[in-house]
Amino acid sequence: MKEFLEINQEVKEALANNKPVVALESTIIAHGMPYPKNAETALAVEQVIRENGATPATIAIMKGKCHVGLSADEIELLGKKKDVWKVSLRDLPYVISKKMYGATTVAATMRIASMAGIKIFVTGGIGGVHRGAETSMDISADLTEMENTSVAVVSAGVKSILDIGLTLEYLETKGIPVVTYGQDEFPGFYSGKSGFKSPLRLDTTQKIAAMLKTKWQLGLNGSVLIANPVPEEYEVPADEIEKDIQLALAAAKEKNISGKEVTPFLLKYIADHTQGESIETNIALIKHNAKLGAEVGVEYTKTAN
Ligand code: PSU
Ligand code: MN
Repeated sequence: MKEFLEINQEVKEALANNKPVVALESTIIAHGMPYPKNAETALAVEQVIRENGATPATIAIMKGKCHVGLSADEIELLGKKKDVWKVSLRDLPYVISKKMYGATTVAATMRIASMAGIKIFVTGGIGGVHRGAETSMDISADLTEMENTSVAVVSAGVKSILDIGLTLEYLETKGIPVVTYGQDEFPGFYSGKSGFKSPLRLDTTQKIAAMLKTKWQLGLNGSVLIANPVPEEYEVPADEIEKDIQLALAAAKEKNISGKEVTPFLLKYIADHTQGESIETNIALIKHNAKLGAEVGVEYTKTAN
C-alpha cells in the first residue's frame, strides 16, 4: 500500500508526534461547489482546523498516488480542473492505475485517512440512503465504508436531498453510533432541525473523544457519525429548501440522471436555485464542523496516549 500513499511533511510530522490531524475530502471541492468558492472554502476550512490546534490533511488522488495533505496550489488545481474524477471506493483502482486526477468522496477519503493513521474526518454532509431507494437501490458507499473503517466523521447531519429516516435506520443496522453535539434533535444540514430525534447526544468534545476511544478499544471497528447542527444565524429553514429539493428531484428524473451523477446534480441544482444561499450555508457549516473536528482531535490525542 505504501507505494500508493503520499503523505506530506506537515501531516507526517504531526502523526509521528501524536498531534491531532483532521482529514478533509475533495469531492466537495471538485464536484460539490463552484469555482472559486470551492478552493477558497477548502483553504478557509484548513485554516479553521489550524486555528483550533490540529493539522489539516485534505485528501485527493493525483498522478497515481493517494495524497494526504495538499498544497494551496494543488487545492486550487482541483477546484479549477474540469476532468477530475469523482472517486468513491470502487473508483480507487481505476483512477490510481490510470494516473488520473481524482476527488475523493467521504468513503474514499475515510479509507485513505485510515491507511495514513488519521482518526478524525470533517465534511459538510455525508452521502446516505436516497429518497426512493426502495426502487433505485441508491445507497451511498459512504455508509458501507462507515461500517468498516475506524475513522470518525463530523457532518452537519444528512442533507434532505436524501431520506434522513432511512439513512438513520441504515446506520443503526450497520452498528454505527450517531451522536449529535449539544442537542436532542438530529440536525438537517441546512437547518439545525430535521424532525428526527438523534439516537445519541453528547455535550462536550471530551465526552465525544472518550466515546471514540472506548468504541475502538472494545474492538468495535467502524465509524461514529458526529452530527453538528449548523449555527442558527446561517440556517435555511427546512420548508424553504424542500421546494427546491422537490424541483431538483423532478429535474434529475426528467434528465435520467443516475449513479454517481445523482448527488452532484442535486447539489448543483439546489445551489443554482437558492441564489447561492445554500452555498453560503454550506460554507458556514463546514467551517463550524472543522472547528468541532479539530477540538475532538485535540481531545482524542490527549486520551489516546
Ligand atoms: N453531501 C453533501 N455535499 C457533498 C457530498 C454529499 O451535502 O459534497 C459529496 C460527498 O463527497 C459525499 C458524496 O461523500 O457526495 C456522496 O456521493 P454519492 O451519493 O454518490 O455516494
Ligand atoms: Mn449513489
